Amino acid sequence: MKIGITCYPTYGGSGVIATELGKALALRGHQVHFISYALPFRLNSFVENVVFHEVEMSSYPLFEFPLYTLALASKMVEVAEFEKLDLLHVHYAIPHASSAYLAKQMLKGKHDLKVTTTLHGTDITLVGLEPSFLPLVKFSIEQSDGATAVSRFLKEKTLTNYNINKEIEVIPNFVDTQVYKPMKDDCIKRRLAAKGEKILVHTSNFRQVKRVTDVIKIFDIVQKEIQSKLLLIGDGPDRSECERLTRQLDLNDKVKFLGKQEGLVEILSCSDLFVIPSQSESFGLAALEAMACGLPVISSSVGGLPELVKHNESGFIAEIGDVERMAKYAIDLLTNEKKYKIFSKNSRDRAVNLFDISKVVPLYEEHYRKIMES
Ligand code: GMT
Repeated sequence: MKIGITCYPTYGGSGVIATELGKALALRGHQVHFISYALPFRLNSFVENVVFHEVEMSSYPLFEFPLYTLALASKMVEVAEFEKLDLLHVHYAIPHASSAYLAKQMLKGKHDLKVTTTLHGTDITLVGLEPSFLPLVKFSIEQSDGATAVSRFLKEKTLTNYNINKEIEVIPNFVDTQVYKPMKDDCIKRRLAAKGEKILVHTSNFRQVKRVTDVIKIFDIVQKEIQSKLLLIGDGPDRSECERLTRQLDLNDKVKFLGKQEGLVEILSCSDLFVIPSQSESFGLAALEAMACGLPVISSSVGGLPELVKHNESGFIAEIGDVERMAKYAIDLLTNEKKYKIFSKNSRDRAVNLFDISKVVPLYEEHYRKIMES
């Protein structure tokens, strides 16, 4: 098939899933055309059957705001016509699904371009619920030929919040468990923590919904009982507040802010526990990547997290904001070697058996086939 993919190209789970999906589809013989304003950051080496089309933005004094939605729709039409695309797969409803609707209408009568939209989370749970956006998001999803959501939670949320009468297929996030795998590297571990110290880790975009300050509060309780370090990976609006809290709790020597990192697998692999106490999380790709590396997860009970983390098997789940309970769970696991090993194996097995790339990409292919036949 000839497939167009539009996503946010910068750091973020939806861009990661869209890019890894496109690369995997290309390896399976499909022709994949990425359409976005910049090269997706995971598209960092040559892949046969993959082409990138940049959406150029022109500026004119009259246009006080960039007209990206329209420029994207124009580029989608151009690529669909020239490359004879069968299908356009847009990731994140706003504004991608709206641009795709426009492109489809512009091609009507000339080219039957099918459109499918994958809902990732904040497009539905935060941004899309903005009163002014709600009708547009509802309309754009309903007008797509197909729609997928990354968890059962997100599907239900979309159907009820938007009163949508449309089939939404659940296709979860995935990870390449051949790449994300345990590879205990003592060299890196020794550089990050002293001998015998445990390592707790968190990766995110440091937005408010991630509650990174809770990660620090949990760690503060844990480090009083267990010699440990906390690694915070990523960057974003809440980082300064997190650094301030770290100083206030006198944890400067124990909490390391590593910023954005390319070598995530190495860092995850030498860590012991992943912490994700989010306020809202439609799936939790970062937790899945950690599980694939053999890390048990301590998480909040929101959104799609309980579909990923099995309580008392591959980690522990607690109410949002209950930092004492999350810390208690962390201490329980880190002080019980036998239990830890079982949880670590369960995490890896769950990632391999349910969420490996080889299991999930065919679900998207099947979804495309259904749309093409509709
Ligand atoms: O907020 C983020 O973490 C980024 C966001 C995105 O769209 O890039 O992530 C969302 O999509 C990911 C991929 O499907 C999911 O794994 C994340 O759970 C989801 N984030 C939230 O729901 C907050």
